[in-house]
Amino acid sequence: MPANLPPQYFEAEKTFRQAKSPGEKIAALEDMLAIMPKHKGTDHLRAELRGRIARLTQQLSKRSGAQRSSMAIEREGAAQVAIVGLPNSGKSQLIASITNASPTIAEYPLTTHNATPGMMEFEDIKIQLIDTPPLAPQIIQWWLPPILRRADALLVMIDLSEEPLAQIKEIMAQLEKTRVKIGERGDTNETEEVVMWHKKAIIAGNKCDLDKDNKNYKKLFKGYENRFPIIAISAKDGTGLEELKLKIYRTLDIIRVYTKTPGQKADLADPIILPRGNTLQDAAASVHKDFAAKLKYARIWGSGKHDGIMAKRDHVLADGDIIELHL
Ligand SMILES: Nc1nc2c(ncn2[C@@H]2O[C@H](COP(=O)(O)OP(=O)(O)OP(=O)(O)O)[C@@H](O)[C@H]2O)c(=O)[nH]1
Ligand SMILES: [Mg+2]
Repeated sequence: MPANLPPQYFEAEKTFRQAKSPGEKIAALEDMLAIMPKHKGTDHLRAELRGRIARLTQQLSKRSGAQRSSMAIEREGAAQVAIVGLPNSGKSQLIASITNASPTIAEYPLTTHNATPGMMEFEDIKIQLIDTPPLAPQIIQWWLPPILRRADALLVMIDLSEEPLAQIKEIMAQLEKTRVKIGERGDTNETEEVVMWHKKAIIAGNKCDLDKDNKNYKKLFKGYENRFPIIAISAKDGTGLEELKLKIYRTLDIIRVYTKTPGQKADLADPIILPRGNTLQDAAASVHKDFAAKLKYARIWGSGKHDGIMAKRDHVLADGDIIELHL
């Protein structure tokens, strides 16, 4: 056992020992992996946990049925955003309106029982959205928390045909049970005893077509504008959906960087996606793991720059930059 494992690790290990199904075990192992500090002393243990997760996943993929279909969602596209909300708020309708997926939409609550991914196009990239079952205490299943924890951001759906503040409080309380908190770390000044996953979030006030004089939207905006990007939409009639896509992209805080080979045109079809603040060296590493070490310099084309200007490895990149790596 490497030293310095936090107490939460042993808590997660206990959950693992008590877990019955392979899926539950995977979720606990992923918790252990996420909690474990990353340094040389834990390399071996982390590799072992990953091995166990891989074997269990394989075991599970041999099985048929719902258990498999509703768990891990393969990441696709530039980022992954899970939609969360109370029953009947329009989560599935939104997925149907802005992605290629077609989940069941119904007038009655508690329609969705699985997590369904769909790809949303935004300019020249695709972002994966995940429809989830409602955050109702009686139906949160073991496989939902890992999906929420793994997502890059959460889209919180509020139903504007009803009082919004009670909804958001309820959603936050349910999320907390899955050890997920939305908003920036340090937003609230509590000291945390258990490990929480902090997620960037955007709030969408849906059904704005039913919100007379924007009464509920105004309430929502006043209450949360300091903490989250907020937008009024109608997933059904399409109001605000283009702006929502842009806000989702901005919330993710990612940039697109295009690569080019000397003497050729840039590859504009397939940008590298990087967190904002990343440098040339990070971009090189994401092209190929050996490139970061080999990188001598790069030339950059982009807004606010001289075309083809030479830059060093610690140069911070901007959205839309074109880079030519010289090794
Ligand atoms: N008027 C109006 N109705 C909407 C809008 N979006 C969704 N609805 C309706 O709200 C109801 C619920 O929509 P769903 O997409 O199934 O809601 P959900 O959040 O996925 O519900 P659960 O899966 O039960 O959590 C359906 O009758 C939709 O047609 C909207 O923007 N305006
Ligand atoms: Mg649904």
